[in-house]
Amino acid sequence: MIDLALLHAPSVVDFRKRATLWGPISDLVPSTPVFDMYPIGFATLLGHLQTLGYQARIVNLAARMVRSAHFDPRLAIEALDARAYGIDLHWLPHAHGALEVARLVKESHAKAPVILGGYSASYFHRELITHGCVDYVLRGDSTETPLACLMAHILEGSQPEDVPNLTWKDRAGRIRVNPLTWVPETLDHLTLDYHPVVRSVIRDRDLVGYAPFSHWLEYPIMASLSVKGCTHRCSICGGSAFASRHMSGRARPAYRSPERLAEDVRRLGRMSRAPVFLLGDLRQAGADYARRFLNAVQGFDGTIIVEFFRPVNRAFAEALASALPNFIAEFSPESHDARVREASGKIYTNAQIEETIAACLGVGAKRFDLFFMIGLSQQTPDSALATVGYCRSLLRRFDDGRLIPFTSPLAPFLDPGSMAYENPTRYGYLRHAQTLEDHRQLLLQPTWKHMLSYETRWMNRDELATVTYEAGFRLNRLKREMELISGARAEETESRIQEAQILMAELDRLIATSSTAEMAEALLRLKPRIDRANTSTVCDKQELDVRTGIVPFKLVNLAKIGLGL
Ligand code: B12
Ligand code: SF4
Repeated sequence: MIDLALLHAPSVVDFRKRATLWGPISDLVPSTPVFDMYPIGFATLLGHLQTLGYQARIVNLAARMVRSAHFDPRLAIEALDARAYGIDLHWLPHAHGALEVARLVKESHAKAPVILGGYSASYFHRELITHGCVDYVLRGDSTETPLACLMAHILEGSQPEDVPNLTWKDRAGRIRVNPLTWVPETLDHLTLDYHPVVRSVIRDRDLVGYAPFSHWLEYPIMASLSVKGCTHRCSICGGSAFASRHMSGRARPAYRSPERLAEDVRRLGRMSRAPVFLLGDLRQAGADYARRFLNAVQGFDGTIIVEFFRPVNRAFAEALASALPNFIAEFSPESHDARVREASGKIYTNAQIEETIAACLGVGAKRFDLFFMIGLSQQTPDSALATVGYCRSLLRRFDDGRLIPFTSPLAPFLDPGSMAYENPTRYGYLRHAQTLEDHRQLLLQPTWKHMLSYETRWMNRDELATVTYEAGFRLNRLKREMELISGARAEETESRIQEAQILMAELDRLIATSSTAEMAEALLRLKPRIDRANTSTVCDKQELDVRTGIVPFKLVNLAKIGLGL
């Protein structure tokens, strides 16, 4: 028997039986629309518990379900034998799946406690703990130490009065909310090298169960975490300085020291040829932090993806390129329209956006991914579509194929804890969901448009969907015209967008005219068409993938880690 099994659920547990037009909700992340990626924290929780001598493992139920139609999560859970089960409810789109998996655990292992954690669990902890299938909720953005403390209580059979950040039910069934006092000031106590995961994969002989997301085995990507929390206050972000303070009790970000971060990157480079995604803007902790990191990582020649939360100047781009010659840049100005951008909390000019692109491409960035969003405060349909016009002007100027613009909707939900969520009127949002249960119900709607938890003063749900498809359509044609994608790929995306629009109209008509039973029957009839239209709706996900060569992993080094050498 192991001590803890960490389980990752799909967003909706019976997604394979349902006909849901998921639309573009996951177009810009490596996951499928059921968000089969688990939080990076699973690796640090596993590492921390193993260091203390606990036996733990990860099972990515979502990835296994995506990869095999025959994989039965109920049977897989039944086959597990653990003293406790942990489930992430980090991203709110897991509101349905996480609770259903908790129920399945209780059906097979009635006596084993179920622990939930993550941003959304932290936000909705009081509601979550009222569910019979949830025994504990660990709040905050750093739960390694509190979880170890809770595990000690579970193994001893004692009451977890002293476990920081814990919401729980005592033996009399009373709800207890322990203070949120575990808020580490740095990330240096964490093991971020994935060695425990590699060893566990070998021990449990279950590569797919540990895969961070379903198509990771074909397109692996590794992540290094520089920071928890953020210095910025973007209005729609549930991880902003504002949200972190309220949800995780965090007054300032916690950083990984620059030298350790560089060592994390190098270790990942020794394990695989996959690109390393460096999470967090290196300049957040100040110029000195960035300088120390770049010194320490100097000469790393693997592909590394760096993100910028604000514009970059030529001097920083040069320093970056000299330390990391194979860097890819990611930048999310959200809109080309200064008024909209400012309302979302990003205060800089279009000239600065262009300087950033010019600086990075000028010093040899391998690629520059530029992200825009639909569903923002102050954003009208015309403004959202004009963003594509702006992309045209950028692509004319930066025309060597390295600049790749993307657009996607803010979907399916407004982030809980964000300024826009907490104060919707001020930002022009109309919220359709208040409780966790409201969000859970939204996930069962037949289309992503009906799932949206918000509308704005400038666009209702219908407009948000129409404008998203139209912007996707125009951007796809633009990419074809500028030869960023092949004709065949552009045609495929275009026909998927058109089919999705037809299906949306058909489903709208059915919702307006059918009874529940008729609707269920019609949905099943449409399922094959809906499933075909579901991946890569407004752009081809593969545009984000980084090719790694035939053998992405360094097998000898992995074997050494597995053997503890
Ligand atoms: C990095 C990041 C990503 C990476 C994820 C990398 C990864 N595998 O974790 C990428 C780019 C892939 C991503 C994708 C998405 N993201 Co994101 N992401 C972030 C970002 C910038 C940092 C997150 C972070 O610091 N994580 C580190 C810390 C906080 O978490 P952690 O170590 O993984 O986990 C700890 C705790 O959360 C907790 N915990 C987590 N799970 C569990 C489980 C148990 C049992 C326990 C006990 C504890 C526990 O303990 C862990 C260890 O200390 C935040 C913004 C921010 N500044 O916070 C947004 C953020 C978390 N993302 C968000 C969203 C909405 C998404 C998407 C749904 C967007 C979309 N529609 O595509 C997808 C979902 C992806 C999926 N599951 O498939 C929202 C979440 C709002 C909400 N509450 O739902 C945020 C807040 C802001 C935003 N809008 O981007 N994201
Ligand atoms: S969107 Fe990015 S920069 Fe803005 S608050 Fe969130 S994590 Fe920070």
